[in-house]
Amino acid sequence: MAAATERRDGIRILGVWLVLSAIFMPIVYFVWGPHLPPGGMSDQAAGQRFDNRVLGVVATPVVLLVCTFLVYALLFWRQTGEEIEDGPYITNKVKFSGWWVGLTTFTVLCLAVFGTYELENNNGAGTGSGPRPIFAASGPMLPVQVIAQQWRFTFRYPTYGGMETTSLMIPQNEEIQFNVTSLDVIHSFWAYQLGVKADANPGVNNIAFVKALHTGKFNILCAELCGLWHGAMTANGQVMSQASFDSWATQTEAQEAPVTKLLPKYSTVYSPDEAGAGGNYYGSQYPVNP
Ligand SMILES: [Cu+2]
Repeated sequence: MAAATERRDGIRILGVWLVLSAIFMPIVYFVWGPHLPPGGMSDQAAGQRFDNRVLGVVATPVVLLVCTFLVYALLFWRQTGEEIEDGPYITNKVKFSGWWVGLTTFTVLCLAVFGTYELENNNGAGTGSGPRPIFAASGPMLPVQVIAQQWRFTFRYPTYGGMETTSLMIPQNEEIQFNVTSLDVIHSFWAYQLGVKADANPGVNNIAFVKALHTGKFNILCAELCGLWHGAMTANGQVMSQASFDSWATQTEAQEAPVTKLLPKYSTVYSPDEAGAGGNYYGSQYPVNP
């Protein structure tokens, strides 16, 4: 291909790409962005949505360059006539290769810095960060233990006498510290609308933070294939106003007291055998693996 033609094609592709990017980047951020998952129910969810918007904007010119090149190639470099054979090898494009490697490396490194900042800025961004999280929330917070087992979640409130519930109730505008663990196999505690996802491993206390910004219901799913009824391992959650939460919690603590006293003492992890649960702690209606 003659150098002049090559240059003309390059300028055309670059021009179309720049115009399309200038149009679509704001559309992705401002029009599509507010609808990206997981929504804005908690500060972690809102932070993840912001990250998705930024990543969407960064990915847009990449996608557009590929599409522009493809369409241009189909329109103008189409093989005509009988013969179909490979074109000449492209060699000695040192300058182009340098720009390509340099720009992509720069983009990836910027995203790594951005991602690390977002993790730090958002108390781990809703991830389970192990028993000693590096990016931890500070100040007063409500501890809630998430106990996973085949195939259900239970939630334990150590500051309310160690009571246990089957639905997850949390107050609005208060920092929550989830202590996630498992009694048997590996599960994953995923509160979708809260933007929280933390592995539930037996013998491990996996900590995740969240602050709910709005009241309302949210869904909890197990996000780690954990056996026959994994798909049915779901629970309900609700963010309540501070006052409703306080009255719910004190009332439930009193109501559950006769059952709570039969539970093993609150601990960051549990061994079902030692606690005498034998894998059948929640009643014989739940099948256990042999
Ligand atoms: Cu599970």
